[in-house]
Amino acid sequence: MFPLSRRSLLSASGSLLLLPATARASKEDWRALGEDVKREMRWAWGQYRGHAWGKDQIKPISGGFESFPLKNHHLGLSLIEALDTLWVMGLDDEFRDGVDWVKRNLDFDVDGEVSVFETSIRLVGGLLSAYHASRDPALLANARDCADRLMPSFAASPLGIPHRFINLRTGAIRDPITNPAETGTFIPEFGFLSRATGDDRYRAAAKRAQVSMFERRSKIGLLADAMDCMTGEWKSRRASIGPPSDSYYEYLWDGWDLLGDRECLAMYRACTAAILRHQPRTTGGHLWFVDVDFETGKPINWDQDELASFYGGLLGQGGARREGAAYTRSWAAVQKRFGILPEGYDPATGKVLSATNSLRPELADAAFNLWLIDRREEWRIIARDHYLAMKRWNKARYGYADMADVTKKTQSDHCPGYWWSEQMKYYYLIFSDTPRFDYRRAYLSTEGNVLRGFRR
Ligand code: DMJ
Repeated sequence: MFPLSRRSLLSASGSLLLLPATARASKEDWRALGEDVKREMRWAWGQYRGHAWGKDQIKPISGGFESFPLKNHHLGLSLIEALDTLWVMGLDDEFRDGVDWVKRNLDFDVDGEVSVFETSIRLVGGLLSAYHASRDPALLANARDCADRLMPSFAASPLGIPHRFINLRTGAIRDPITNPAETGTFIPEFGFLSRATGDDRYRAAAKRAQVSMFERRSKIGLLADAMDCMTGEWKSRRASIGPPSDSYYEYLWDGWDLLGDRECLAMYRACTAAILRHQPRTTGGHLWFVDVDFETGKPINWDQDELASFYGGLLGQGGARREGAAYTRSWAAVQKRFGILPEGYDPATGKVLSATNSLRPELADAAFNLWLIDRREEWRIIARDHYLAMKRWNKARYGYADMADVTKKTQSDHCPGYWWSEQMKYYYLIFSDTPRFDYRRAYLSTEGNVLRGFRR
């Protein structure tokens, strides 16, 4: 459905030319590691199948379950997030079983409130990537139904920027104080939906929200991280590449990558130029991006959020390979020190600011994206270390569990839905070299959902 973009062609041919011979040589049996990832996925799916089938999230220590994004109602979140990962791994029986569950049970007509952003990246995105894998029209119909229930949140604002929460049945909206990520993380899913259904309303709504926020950037080109979606008034002064801004920048690039939207490319370049001008700092030979005042560029603090570690991959994709590689190496050094990244870290003092890690995929995401560009061994090694640490410390009786404290390696009884969609897929793809995936032209969303590049 999506033609190979000029950008994909350029980056694919460029990366082959840049590939040093040594980058291909390896002592590691990568395919065997890929098989190991697949075994773990099959095992975890079996646990979910046996103990939490159709529930949103399994509790991996107790074997219980919990709902998300609705309170007290399950939509099969983990199952939907897992579908395209199962497919690309060739776990076809499990994939079919999951799709059958969706066809028999999934119903978004629920009187309950969800996060517009989370529901789009996880449920709309998960259904669309499963549709991309199988071409089963029922999955597309489910994705459309879900997106239709989110659309009133865009329409309610004169700027087209969604409120953060919406009731799936009534369309009642809540919380106009939003942020870049929850404003601008829609265009790949909604653009895919528009192409697949011939109805451009989804893409247009996603794009308008991105543009409305971009137009309110400061004179030095930075966005703050809180805005009233009804007035466009900023409610914060902090510019950050971490949450809740992170995927806004990702989806400017992705609007270009997946949909070929040149305006998205121009917005991506303008934002990135401002970030690269005002936010980089170096300490101990490592590159970091600090939070700054969005109008003056004055540093606010050195606090680093693990979720920002995806950004090295995005910089690489956008052409800033040197900075992307350097930033990813900074996080890889922290991974070496702790085994698993703490979610909050101060590189100026070396102190842990938050010792939790909610099974975060971001460093594996960056390593995978950088590896797609230049195939250097070092990115695979970062992903391998990420995977082996997870196997060693996060594995629990009924699945994989969050870390309560990475310094003590204690677990907590939670497995987020994105675990099924993100790192298990990144590990498998970077190690396995599977023929089901077109490594030169694939597109993965912020949630790891493949919306272009599956090969059947
Ligand atoms: C995922 O849901 C997405 O990657 C999102 O953009 C932010 N991070 C979480 C996982 O940590």
